[in-house]
Amino acid sequence: EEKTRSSYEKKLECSQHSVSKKLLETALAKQSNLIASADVTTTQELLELAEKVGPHIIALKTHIDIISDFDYEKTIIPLKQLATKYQFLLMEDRKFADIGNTQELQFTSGVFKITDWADFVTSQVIGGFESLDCFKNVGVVAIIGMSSKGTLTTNSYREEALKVALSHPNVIGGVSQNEIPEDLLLFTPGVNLADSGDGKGQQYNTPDHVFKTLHTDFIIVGRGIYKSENPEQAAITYKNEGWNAYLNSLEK
Ligand code: 5FU
Repeated sequence: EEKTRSSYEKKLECSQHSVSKKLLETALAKQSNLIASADVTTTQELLELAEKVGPHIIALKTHIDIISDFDYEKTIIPLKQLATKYQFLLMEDRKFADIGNTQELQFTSGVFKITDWADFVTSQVIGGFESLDCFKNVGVVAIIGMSSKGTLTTNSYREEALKVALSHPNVIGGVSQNEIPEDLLLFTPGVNLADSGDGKGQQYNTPDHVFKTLHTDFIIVGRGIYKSENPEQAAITYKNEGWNAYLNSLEK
């Protein structure tokens, strides 16, 4: 028996965090629940991808430490301009996994200065509740379950991880391949329309599957978009698939 999910409007009414609100407002305004993962390795590729997919996404997910020619002025400033121009948020998929003091340094210092530009970041919760205190000025998406084959995010791990995530005021949501409580926004990577895996442990589902069975809120698509011959068209396809899957998961 499938139960219905809450709409983005309903979640917006209930949301406490400014970043959750912004994500949900953007989703409704753009009729999109798509986050593009920009796993490219140069500033030029990053900015070109952002320019092409920007109008169709609610957030661009980065792994900023894979950009080989990273330069705050040349990489981040124009990226922020594109984010403003096309109204998407910046999600840094840093997956912090250390003690609070170290995470704070990794978040604020080094060359990337993530605190200065990211709207929200991913973090493991393995360091415990207080390790998340440093992310005061952003939203945190907690890693609850991973998409890769053989992940150690078992049932009991996820249960404990959810307790931390649900109780911490900086946490806006979770990354998971399982349904999570509605108080958290659910972000689901491992989404691809063409492939079921990548030969390196990644496991894929369709947008339809993750909305129907997990009641996810946002899909995260990497290679399905940036490796496509026409990334803009691919973004439009995933955007429409995701939005229709969301609408279908509301009815019943
Ligand atoms: F937390 C996770 C996870 O469980 N699975 C993931 O795939 C994060 N990811 C990220 O989503 C991963 O680091 C990539 O940046 C992205 C998926 O990319 P793909 O090309 O669509 O497989």
